[in-house]
Amino acid sequence: MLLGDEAIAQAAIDAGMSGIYAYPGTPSTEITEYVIRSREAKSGQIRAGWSTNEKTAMEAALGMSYAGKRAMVCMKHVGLNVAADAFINSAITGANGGLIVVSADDPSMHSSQNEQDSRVLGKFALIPVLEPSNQQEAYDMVHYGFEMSEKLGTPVLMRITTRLAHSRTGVVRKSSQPQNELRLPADPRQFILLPVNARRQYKELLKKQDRFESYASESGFNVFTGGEDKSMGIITTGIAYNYLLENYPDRHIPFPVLKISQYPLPHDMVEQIYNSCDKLLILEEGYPVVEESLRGFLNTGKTIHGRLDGTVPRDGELNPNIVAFALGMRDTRGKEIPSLVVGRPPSLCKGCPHIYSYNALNEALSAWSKGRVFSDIGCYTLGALDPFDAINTCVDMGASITMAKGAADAGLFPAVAVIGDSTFAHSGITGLIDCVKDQSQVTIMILDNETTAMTGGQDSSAFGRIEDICLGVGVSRDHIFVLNPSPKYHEQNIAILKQELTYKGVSVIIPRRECIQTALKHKKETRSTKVVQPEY
Ligand SMILES: Cc1ncc(C[n+]2csc(CCOP(=O)(O)OP(=O)(O)O)c2C)c(N)n1
Ligand code: SF4
Repeated sequence: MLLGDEAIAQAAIDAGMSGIYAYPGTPSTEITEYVIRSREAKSGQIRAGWSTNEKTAMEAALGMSYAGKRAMVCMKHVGLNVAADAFINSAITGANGGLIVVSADDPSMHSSQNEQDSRVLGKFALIPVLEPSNQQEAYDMVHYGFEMSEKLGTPVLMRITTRLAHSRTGVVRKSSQPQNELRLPADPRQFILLPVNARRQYKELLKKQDRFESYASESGFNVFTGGEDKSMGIITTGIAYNYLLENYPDRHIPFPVLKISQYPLPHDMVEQIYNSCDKLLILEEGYPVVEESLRGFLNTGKTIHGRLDGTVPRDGELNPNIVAFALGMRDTRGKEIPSLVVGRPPSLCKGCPHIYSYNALNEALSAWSKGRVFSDIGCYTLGALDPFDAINTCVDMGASITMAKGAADAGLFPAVAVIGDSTFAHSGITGLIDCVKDQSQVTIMILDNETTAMTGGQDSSAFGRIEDICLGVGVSRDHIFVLNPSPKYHEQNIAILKQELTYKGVSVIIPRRECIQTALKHKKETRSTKVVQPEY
């Protein structure tokens, strides 16, 4: 009984993967966690662990593929933006050992900043995209994806969405395969993207598109099923196929159906359903990718229903009930939630160190007008809510330091950045270098709870090294302070913050106390949970 994420992880182990690289992000995190916990990883046969960010993960996986071994890289959808430079260029270098990039999308934004659809980036990179409709298919597709990647010399993108990642079902495993031997690329120039090589390889990539499409026609993951009622044909993508099936408990769908789980879209199959039905309904999780390509710019062909004409809501994830509405069936929702049940907004845990950082910051800033705190993504983003109301922005990982810098450049003083330790390592360090280079007038709080708490407590790459990193990139030793975010040190912490808020240069304040959730977990472990005394 495996989660979709676990099915992908188990398949990668069974398919002879040599290494997995990832940065945590819901709903992708459990893939790497599963491999880290596996016997194969613990015995050192598989390299498994967290990278500093998605770009470093993508590049390390590409390096393993260069060396002829099978590699997987996992991230949430917005992580693919961070990895995009390496990801798009890996389409041009191509793969040597099998390379699968898993991007987990989060339609309805259960725990994300946007609901972008990774299929668009797969198309942008011009590589094959796999989109499983259930956990078994996810498992099978990893085996298939590695093979296709090696046969066609291309990275393969696997796009999953939240419900598939986080729901569980029985999965039948295949027998295990040995790992590849070390084998460098036959063409020594394959991975050198000098323009002269890149131009040649880009043409190769364009030539491969027809083969990618014939694979999509022939793999068996895309299936056309004829139905007796030709008044409408239905095209589903990924998990939407499950939602369609749920509306037909006897599994008999009267309409012709084209199930798409592999891209590029196979023209022959799409033509077949288009020509055999009066109109089409497109059910896809995420953006109207298939719908837009079928309508074309002028939309002069057959009637096509989907997200663009409002038959299906334009945003948010699908579910069986939305599909039932689109099919003109009855409402299949259960009872309304009674008004007695009230929403519970998320909040910081009782005793969380971030609480005391915000209490001190709010008090230190009370002499100034509001609107000066640029924050980032992590548990501490909850500082936006009552009772703290302490932060004014949260855009993307790392944006706190750089946005504070931009606002300071515009004349906002004091300007404060609030960033977590993992986010600082992920993409805050480069922003700090910019601040040091320009001697920007910013106060940067690196909330060091010694873990990546928001995604479940993974190791943070900067663990134990934050002051050294700040010193190393040029922050003055006199303006780096480590505080203890707890009630006992409240007044001292306010005093330091007030002092540094008036400093006209780069100041770094590091409130350090372990997240209470990981501290509980680590209680019996040997890892140090030292409490650092304030150093003034
Ligand atoms: C590009 C990107 N990758 C991953 C995530 C998922 N994510 C959200 S916050 C976070 C890190 C939080 O760790 P930290 O900055 O240490 O703050 P904490 O939660 O520990 O307070 C991660 C990995 C994301 N939102 N965006
Ligand atoms: S998980 Fe840790 S960092 Fe997040 S709110 Fe709870 S105590 Fe704070």
